[in-house]
Amino acid sequence: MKNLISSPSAGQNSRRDFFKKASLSGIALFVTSKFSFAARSASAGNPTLNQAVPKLAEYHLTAQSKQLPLPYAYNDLEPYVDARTMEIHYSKHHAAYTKNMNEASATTDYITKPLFQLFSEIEKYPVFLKNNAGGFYNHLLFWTIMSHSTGQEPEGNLLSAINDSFGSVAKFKEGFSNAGKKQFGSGWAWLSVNEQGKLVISSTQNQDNPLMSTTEVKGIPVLALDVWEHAYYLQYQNRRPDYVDSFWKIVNWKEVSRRYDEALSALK
Ligand code: MN3
Repeated sequence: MKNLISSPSAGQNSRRDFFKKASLSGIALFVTSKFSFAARSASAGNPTLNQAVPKLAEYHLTAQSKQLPLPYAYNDLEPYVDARTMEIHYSKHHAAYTKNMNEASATTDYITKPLFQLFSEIEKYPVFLKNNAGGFYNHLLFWTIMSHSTGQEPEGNLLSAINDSFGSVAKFKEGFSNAGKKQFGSGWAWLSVNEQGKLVISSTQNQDNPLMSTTEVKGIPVLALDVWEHAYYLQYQNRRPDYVDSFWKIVNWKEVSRRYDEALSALK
């Protein structure tokens, strides 16, 4: 894990010293731990992951890339996700992130850089690009890991890895569901392969994702769940937990497995 933690700069050391000297009260310790968290989050990318992502098929994506066609019809995920939600989500929300990303990059020097490279040094770019490029990629991934071929379950290498990491598929689903249900406000739940090739569950706010240098839990994402209200509100209103539970009926486990195997070989 040492790659995830940058050496503390002089500034961070003096902040730590200040808080150490200031007080040993619970409040001061809490504040110190928040600063340590900030120091970790600000570390630029992750060398192991940065070497692996160029081997992924999606490395050709840039900030000029376009939406891909949905791999199913708007009404194919019913009754778990309604057609109207899918239509608005794909043709309005995802379309807007894509258009904004394309426009934001059109006159810049990062127009031709791979999206994954931008993510690995995202602190260098405007937040507008982070939000829209994140929105573009996160949805592109999300559409592929759902399917109208309902009732699939994990198999093969991925099944073994889930059992090793979480104890069972049921325990994994509980952990991932909780990440989605407990994410405060808009964001995503993720299953990723980390730099050590291990599966990790996490959540992010806004359109952040585990490939971004500013995200605490980094990895190559293989499964994602959008928990923005626009993803479920028409059908589920405030019942996000019901939406999260329904998601398991439409996961495209074949595609998640493909992404898992691809991530593992990229990390070799
Ligand atoms: Mn969305």
